[in-house]
Amino acid sequence: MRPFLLPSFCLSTKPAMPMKTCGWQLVAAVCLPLVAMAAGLSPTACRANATQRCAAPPRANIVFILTDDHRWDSYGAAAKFPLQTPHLDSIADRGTRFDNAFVTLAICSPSRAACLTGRYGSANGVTSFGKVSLAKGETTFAQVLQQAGYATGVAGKWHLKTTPAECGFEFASTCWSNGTWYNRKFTIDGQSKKMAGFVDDVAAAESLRFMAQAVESDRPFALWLCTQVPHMDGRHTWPARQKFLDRHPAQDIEVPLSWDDDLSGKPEYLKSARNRTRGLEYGYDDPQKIQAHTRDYRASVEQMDTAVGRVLNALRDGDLEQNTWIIFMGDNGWLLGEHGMTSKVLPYEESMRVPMAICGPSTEARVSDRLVLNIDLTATIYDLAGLEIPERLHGRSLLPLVSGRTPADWRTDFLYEAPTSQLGSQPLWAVRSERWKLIETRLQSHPKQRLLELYDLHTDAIERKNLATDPRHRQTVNRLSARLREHQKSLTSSSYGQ
Ligand SMILES: [Ca+2]
Repeated sequence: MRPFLLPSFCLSTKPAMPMKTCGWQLVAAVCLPLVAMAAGLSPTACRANATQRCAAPPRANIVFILTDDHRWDSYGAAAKFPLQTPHLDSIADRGTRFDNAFVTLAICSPSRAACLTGRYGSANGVTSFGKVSLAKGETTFAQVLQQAGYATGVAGKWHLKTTPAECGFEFASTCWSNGTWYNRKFTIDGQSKKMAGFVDDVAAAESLRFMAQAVESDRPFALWLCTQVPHMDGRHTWPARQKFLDRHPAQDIEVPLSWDDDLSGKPEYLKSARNRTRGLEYGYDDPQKIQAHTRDYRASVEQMDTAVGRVLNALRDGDLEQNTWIIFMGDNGWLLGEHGMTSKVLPYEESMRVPMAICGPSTEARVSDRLVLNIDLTATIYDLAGLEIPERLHGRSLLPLVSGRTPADWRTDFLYEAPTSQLGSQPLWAVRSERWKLIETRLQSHPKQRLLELYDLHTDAIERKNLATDPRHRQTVNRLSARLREHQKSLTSSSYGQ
């Protein structure tokens, strides 16, 4: 399954590559001398020469694009409404689109820690957001790839106390947490700089600079491109440019079916939880306010997509695409008026479900409905790099699914955990199967009391009717409660640092 292709510069007969972007010029400046090395050789001769020069097949490059607060349904390939994201779509079009992808905790720092380590937050030490550190002894994919000879780089948002360098990134051009979308302060090569323009364009340009350096060093590269958008800016707005806003007339936008949910049957605390009260502050008891926010959000996704496109175009134009795997995922979703709520953390679909797609050399277009997780991407990256997948990882490689083979023992449910209060949530855990979702909340004030929610996603996809107290579903509640305990026990039995 590993794509051991000769680098295109060994095989290309094209005299030069187009200079489409400023960033590309950096890549081209590095690549052209390499092309010149093959000048004067026929493709056949070049292949023979390459066989000698490249005795060991080169390892594939890896580009991992992590978008921020990006709902699963909000890119063109998956959307059921008009949304122009041609660049993110191109990943799905060339590879596998995962329609049932989830995060193990829907908030920035924990999701990033889970991606880095391939392990649940209760194991890797990050279950809250902000200046939190990975637990001692945790290992990141960047550390492992760096040790394996990869050039490792991160560009864009960073939201862990553990630094990029400590996580194994030799190249880091990052902005901290959330803030303004324009003229944002970045830390680049250790220096603080205010960078003109759109924050994700800066991250894209820095990605190109990293790739150019990696090509120059003749090493495979692993890039983690973390966009800031469509996360709200520091003022809690989505200040997309007008041309993107104009594509989405607010009055044409559908309002979520559950926008007027009175939360009856759900845990009482939710009525005063931040997700709900902030939603009311945004005016979510008025459908027009939800439409306006949804317009802003979708316009922001499109603006972010153009930035991502700068990186994808550079890969294509530089003939690097032939030896590069591209992974795309959102770090968590976002409630846009569902249940009258905003934000994330809560284990409702719009919050915990994310967009995901993977493509690589020779992959075929397909759609997978299997349950896949953010922690699977770490194992997938190990697999792509030809490295052994450590047993301590909680996820598993997605490459069999990408190649159209579903292992017989693929998961049929998974654990979601938010064990500490985050953005007004209460400690909660959930089991999400292909059909059912059981949520167990334990209020900080009454930790021994279990508040249960059960939703039948086949008949109630909008999670409006809590069936947990319905005697007809007692067996389902008991079965999923037992699964929850099994998952929790499994996590606590895994030890650090193995
Ligand atoms: Ca996020």
